[in-house]
This record gives sequence, C-alpha cells and structure tokens, in this order.
Amino acid sequence: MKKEWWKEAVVYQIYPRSFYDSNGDGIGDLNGVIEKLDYLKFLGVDVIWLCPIYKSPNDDNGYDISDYKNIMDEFGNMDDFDRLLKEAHNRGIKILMDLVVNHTSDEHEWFVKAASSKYNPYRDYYIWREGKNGQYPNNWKSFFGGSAWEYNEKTEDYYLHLFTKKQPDLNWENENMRREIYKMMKFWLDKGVDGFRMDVFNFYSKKEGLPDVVDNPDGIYINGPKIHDYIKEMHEEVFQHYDIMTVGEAPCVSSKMAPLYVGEDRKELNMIFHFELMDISNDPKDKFIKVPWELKDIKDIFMRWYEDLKDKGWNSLFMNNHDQPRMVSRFGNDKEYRVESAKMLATLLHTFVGTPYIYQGEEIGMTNAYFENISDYRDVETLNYYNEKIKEGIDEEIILKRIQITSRDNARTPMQWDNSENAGFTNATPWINVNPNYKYINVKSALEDRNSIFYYYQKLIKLRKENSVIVYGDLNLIYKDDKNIFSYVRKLEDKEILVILNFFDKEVEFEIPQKYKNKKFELLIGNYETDNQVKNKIKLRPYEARVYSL
Ligand code: ISL
Ligand code: CA
Repeated sequence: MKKEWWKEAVVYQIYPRSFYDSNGDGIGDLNGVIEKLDYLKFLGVDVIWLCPIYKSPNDDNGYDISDYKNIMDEFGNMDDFDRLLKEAHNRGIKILMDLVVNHTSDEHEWFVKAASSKYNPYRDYYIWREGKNGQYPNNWKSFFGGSAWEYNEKTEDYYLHLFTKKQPDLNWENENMRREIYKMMKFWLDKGVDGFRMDVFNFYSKKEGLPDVVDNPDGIYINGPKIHDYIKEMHEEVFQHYDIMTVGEAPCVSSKMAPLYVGEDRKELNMIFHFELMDISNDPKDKFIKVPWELKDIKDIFMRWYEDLKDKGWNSLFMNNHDQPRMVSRFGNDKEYRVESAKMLATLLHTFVGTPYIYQGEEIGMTNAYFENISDYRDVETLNYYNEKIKEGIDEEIILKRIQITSRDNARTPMQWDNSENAGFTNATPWINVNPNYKYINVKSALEDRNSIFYYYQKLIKLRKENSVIVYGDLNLIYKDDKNIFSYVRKLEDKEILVILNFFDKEVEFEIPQKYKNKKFELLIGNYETDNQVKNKIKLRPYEARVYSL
C-alpha cells in the first residue's frame, strides 16, 4: 500500500454548535474551537473535521447552506475562521471542511432566484417538475419524511428536496452550477484547508426522467448514472491540484461498489464512509426501531470491507457521528461497563485497517441523552418523525422510546468539559440540554484519572504513530465463528500484533492459536490490569481488550 499522510492520521469530528461556547450565547462557536485546540493536540489527533460552519438558517443545523463563502452568524466570522485555521496549523493539526453540495438552503440566493420565475438564469441550478394529475411528479420520499417534492406557488411547479423542504437539491446536470461549486471549493483550499468530507456525495446524480422508485433508489438518485463523471471532473478540476484528503459520505454503497469510488487508480476519492455498520441494528423499514445485532455480523462487515478494498483503496473507521446514537450506548454498555466497553470499541477502531474517526465526546465515553420529553429534542429528523407517527396514531410512549435510542440528538448534546453547571460548555442556557451525567462524565475528571478513557485514546493514537504495522499491516481474522470474541493479527514484514476483544459483559476464554504459542508476548495496550505472562489460554474479563506485540 502506498504511504499517505491521511492513512496514518486520526481524525476528530467537531460539531461546532455543541463543542464550546466562547461568548455566552448558548451556542458553540469557532473561537470555542480555538480555545480547545490544545486539548485536541494533547489527545494527539492529526485532523479536525468541522461540521458545516457556513451561513445557514439552520433548518438542519448547517446542512442547509445559504452562503458557501461566509460563516454562520452564531459561529463567528471569517477572521475567526482564518485564525482557527492558522492556530490549528501552528499545532500541526489539519482542517477538513464539510462540503454540502447535494443541496443548498432554500434561502441561498441561487434558489431564491430560481424560484422567482421560470425564466430566471438560475432556474436550472435546481430540479423542477410539473405535477402529475394534481399529484407529486413522482413517488420519491424525503429522508426526513413525506414527499421529496414541494410546490412553488410562483412558478406553479415542484422542486426536489431529498432532505427537508428547506434543502432543495442542486441540479448536477447544469455545468455552470458545477463550475461555481468547484470555484467555491478552491476558495477554501486556497485559504489552506486540508480537504473535504463530502455530504451524501453519492446522491448528486439523478437518473434521467426521474423514474418512480420501485424497490430501492439505488441507480435512481443514489449512485446515479453520472456520479463517477461528476467526481472525476471534481478531481480533475479541484482535488488533483492540492495535497488534500477527501472522504465521501456514502449511504447505500456496498463493499463491492466501493473500489469504484476510492480505488487508487480511479482519480475519485481517498475514502468513503459506508453505513453497513450503522444500519446493522436498524429495522430496514424504520431506522428509529432498533433490532439486536450479533458480533458475527459486525465481524462480517469489517472483514468484507477489508478484503474488498485490500490493495485497491482505503477505508474509514467509525462507530458514531453527529447523525447516530453514541457508540458506547449502542455497541458497548453505557452503565456498569461504560469505561471498559468504550476502551474495547476504541481498540477495534484504532487497530483495524483504515483511518479512525473520533466523534467529539467519544474520547470521554459520552453516552446517549435519552431525553424523556419531545420538547427536549431539536433535530428536524426526530421532530418530523414524532409528528408523522403521532398522526399515524402510534402511542406517544412508544414513539419516545424509539427516539430515545435513535435520535441524532443523542450525539448532539453539549460536550462535557467539567462538572460545573451546563458541563462547562456555556454560561448561558445551552441550545440543547446537556446530558445530566456530565457530573461524572467530563473532560476535567478524565484528565485527572490516569485510567480514563481519554488517556486510553491518547495511547492508542500514539501507538498508531509508533507502529506502522497498525497502519499498513495485513490483517488476519482469528476464530471467525466465535460469538463473543473479535480477534485478529496484523502483520507487516517481521512485525506482528495480536488484537483480542471480548465484545460482551461475560467472561470468556481465548485460546492462543497454536502458531503463536511459543512467541514472546508484549502487551502494547489493554483495558484491565494485566501482565505479559501469556500461557495457552487467556481468561478475558467483561469487555476486555488486549493488544500484544508478538
Ligand atoms: O442518517 C443516515 C444514516 O443512518 C442517513 O439518513 C444519511 O446518512 C444521512 O441522513 C445523511 O446525512 C448527511 O446529510 C444530511 C444531514 O442532515 C446529516 O447531518 C448529514 O450527515 C443532509 O445534509
Ligand atoms: Ca457562542
């Protein structure tokens, strides 16, 4: 595998609204990020992915952009941004911007013009259709509920919005529009930003004629016919001229399809985020309903992505983000074994093949919020879901139970800095409530405890820097069918490491495979007290993780 800085990097995702409020208005901001750069440097991360900070009416917390070249009022201004970039670079930290160009806000001047008249030059920047016999133009559904079409009085037709009606889809068929997007990307790259995380990039291309969806939208508005042409053009026009990192958010991309987007010979993207793991416990018809997962399925997903990308392209590793429940609540145990399970899951993400992404607060084991009242929720997807299900006549208690485990707000509660009021996030009323467990889950107490999740992450990140086998080594799964243990060996030249993870709260035995029995074991990291005395068998404690150098 070719060496690249973004393969060796660890990325930290910041949701600025909830990170740190520097000016007492209850909303996190860019100066708040600057104030915490030393904290991130101490953790050891190489790259920050900033969720959208552009001007926005915030129907979807910044994923609805009304001006790509200006900063959201609540977050600060362009001087603040320039300072953030400089301060981050001074510390050797790179900045990845969120690029949201499947859609804009309906308040973007392009859309305002487009919606004003059928003859406006910007009209074709968006996707317009006449209704069919007084009905919507086709059967496409918005990801956030209802039809994907909204009627526009002024022009007596409908525009497409795959997300909220305040997020009209751009028309990627329009070449002028594409050129403007590339220009805008260069504006940020010329400032010195280090790459892009590309929001739902595989939705850009829509199939000609916009046919009804029969069983699934793949090939219609997901992975549409021209998607590779667009990404190649973007590479040609923009990416190839800079030393940057690109990661595309790619719902509904299979591991078989992935090399087409990230293949090193393809001139498209460096990595994608796939959603197979995130969808694993979702009821296929309703992601708010969670079904149990099995370790076997998690192993299958990790292994399949490893094998299908091997020698072709690079993977990204994450178990939560700003759209997902908290990792420790979903895949670990957020009660008795919160600390152990958070460390165990981190061990997987930081020793598997791919670039690890940490979502803010993950490094201190922040948990789901489990808010009990609908009035505590802010997320448009959650609120739409609630209203839709109430209308369908479903019991409120049942709806709230689903929302408690699935809502995107679980990940959006303020970062817990200390045990003072509002978790030290703000001295005003926060835009969304803090998780009451900030009293004991917070950065300050993590920094005071040598055994905290924080220091475990710091050590994992350091190990990655010191052991190129973790980045570039091959991987071999051990005990494929074991229902409790995820274990593998990484190997690069004469360097070998063995990773052993107990995924559950029961003690289990791990038998050292024959070929390693006579090796010298040296513990690189583990989440319990242990020594280097390894015989034939290891008794693993609940959620125990061990990484040995052999
Ligand atoms: O949540 C999802 C995966 O389980 C999908 O619905 C999908 O990945 C997601 O909704 C797309 O997310 C991105 O684009 C949205 C925005 O609301 C999200 O915050 C962003 O990450 C629209 O821009
Ligand atoms: Ca603020």
